[in-house]
Amino acid sequence: MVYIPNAYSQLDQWNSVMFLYESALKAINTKIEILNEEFIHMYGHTPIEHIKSRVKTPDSIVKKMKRNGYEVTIENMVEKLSDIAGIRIICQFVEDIEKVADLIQKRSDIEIKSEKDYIRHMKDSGYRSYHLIVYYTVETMNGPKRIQVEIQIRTMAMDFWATIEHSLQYKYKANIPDHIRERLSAAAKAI
Ligand code: 0O2
Repeated sequence: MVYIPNAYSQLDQWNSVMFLYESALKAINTKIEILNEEFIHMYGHTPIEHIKSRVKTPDSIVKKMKRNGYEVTIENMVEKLSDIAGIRIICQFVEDIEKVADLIQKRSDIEIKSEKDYIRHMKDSGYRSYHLIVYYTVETMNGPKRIQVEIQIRTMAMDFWATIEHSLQYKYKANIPDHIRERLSAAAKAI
């Protein structure tokens, strides 16, 4: 067997970092589920339709790093990319987005780094969503580790639109024809 010390240590480092992102996602996921249950307990209804979470794939991480002109290293990835761990909270109604965002912002166990309100300020593409970049501290055997997580909050209709538009970006290699752009824009306004 060929022993490659450097490659081994990099793989080890990668697995350790990914473990932290996975752990942060699990913890925040549980907190959001509990928040939803508390909402039902207090008001008899739930603002959250469902929650999805994912860790960005290695391929997607490398593409984003290169697109943004960063040297592809694990250190750079942790420092520069804020959406390696992502949670998407899907609400039924637009009003619920603000309620959920507000409740997350008030928590003492989640630190807000930044927010982007594409609900009030729709992107030119028609994209709508509320984004929070947060820090969550994972307690490990080697002490606390502060991890960035992106939380996207949007309605079912906004999520459907974003999924279709994302697929079209791939289909047309980021050059969506004008007539389809117009239809996407009309659909975004209708939503
Ligand atoms: P992917 O493949 O979904 O992960 P940043 O993430 O901060 O470096 P940016 O563009 O300044 O980049 O942040 P922004 O605008 O908050 O976008 C973050 C994520 O929101 C994107 O991640 C997309 O998931 C989503 N998003 C933003 N704009 C659009 C849009 O016009 N259409 C769709 N479908 N999704 C959008 P990534 O890494 O770009 O993409």
